[in-house]
Amino acid sequence: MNVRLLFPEGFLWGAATAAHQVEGHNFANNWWDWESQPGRIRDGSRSHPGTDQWIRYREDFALLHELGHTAHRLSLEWSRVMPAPGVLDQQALAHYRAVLECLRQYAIEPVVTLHHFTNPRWVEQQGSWRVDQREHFLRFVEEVVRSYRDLVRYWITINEPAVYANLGFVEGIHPPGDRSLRSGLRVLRNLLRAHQDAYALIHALQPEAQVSLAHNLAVLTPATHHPLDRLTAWLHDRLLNHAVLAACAALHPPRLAVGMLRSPRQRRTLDFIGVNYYTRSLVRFAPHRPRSLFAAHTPGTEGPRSLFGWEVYPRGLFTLLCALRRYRLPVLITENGVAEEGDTLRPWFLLAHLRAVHAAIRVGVDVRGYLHWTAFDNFEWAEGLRMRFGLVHVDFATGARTVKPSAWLYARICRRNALEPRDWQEACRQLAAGGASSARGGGEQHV
Ligand code: IFM
Repeated sequence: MNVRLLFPEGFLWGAATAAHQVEGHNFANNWWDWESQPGRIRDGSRSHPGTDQWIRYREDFALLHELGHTAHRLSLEWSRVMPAPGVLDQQALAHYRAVLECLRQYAIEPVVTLHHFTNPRWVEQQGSWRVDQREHFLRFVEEVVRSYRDLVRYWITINEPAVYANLGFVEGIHPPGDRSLRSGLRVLRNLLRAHQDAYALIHALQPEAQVSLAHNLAVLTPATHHPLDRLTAWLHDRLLNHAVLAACAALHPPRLAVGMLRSPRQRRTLDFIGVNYYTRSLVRFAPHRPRSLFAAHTPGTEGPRSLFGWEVYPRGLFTLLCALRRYRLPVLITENGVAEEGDTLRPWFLLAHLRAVHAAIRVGVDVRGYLHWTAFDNFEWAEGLRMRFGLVHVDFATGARTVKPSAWLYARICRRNALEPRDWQEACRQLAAGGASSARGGGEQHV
């Protein structure tokens, strides 16, 4: 890259997090109970104290400010605000007000997620999202929107509804550990209904709010040229990437998706599209896997692999962003990141994905901002603390923060609102030094 790539004025630059992954001290939700069961977390670690941001948020936000961030995605922990049905914890509400005010003091725009994988224990005991939780969820949404509408403009109702439904109810590797396609589809339908109602409620309380989902998109490439692999990949792209968006953007969702989700009312319930993008999968027709919708997904093999085994495939972000033009909505990249032990792949990862975002903007995709996953190393769900996605290293024994080289590189980009050729040279040097491009993994991919 030998030219300067300038981003639109007002482009949001920052990082994304989720409460249970960074706060620590979360003892009243389904994840704390899940972590307590032996064998559930691959490295045996726990979310508490973890990154300990419940206590350290002031120093953390000061650092993000120093690193040039102008936006920050975080989630509000439902189980803290509502420890029992209909009960509000005023201290938790006051704490989150202080958190949001702190971001504002640093001129960092908060992007607030209302559901990011965790449920209060009492919701889980009532059957989780297999049952309609709208009454409780909307009560929570109403309370927090009333409380913080003076501080928050961007709301994400639900993070990755399809991933949540799949990992917890079909694959069974997240709580509650169900392994049933029927259960997963019911959960997805309930989440989409909750999103639609939350969208209407937020707008009733705050007409100028910008509301969306954070939707996981993956490039799905047929593993071979066989017509069945090609058909399966195409169908999975329709179902996993587009059915949810089409339903919420009031376009016609694919017929099959309407049938499976019994996708309800056709109302436009997105003001922008929140995109979480990580990787590409190769898709193979798998006749004996009805629970996986007759497909096997494995990581792509062209690019370097992250510690997770996911292929790094920046070009895919361009392709997917271009495919979103059909919805005629602005886009916010709500997550994009890479897990690795050191920090050799991340600088190149950042640059290559930002170049893809810039290319998409140039061909007319209205991308409003980029939120890297993630700011601080944190608790990566079933993988535990081992899977480090942070721009800032956290020593989980002492809580010490150390800024990684990628964070300084990203800081320069955020401040200039542009990528420069020397950024690229620096990133390539780091990549070569780490030999990351030759890293290869294997195995099944969870989508
Ligand atoms: O850490 C998760 C996040 O909670 C949801 N999206 C994917 C990230 C990386 O796996």
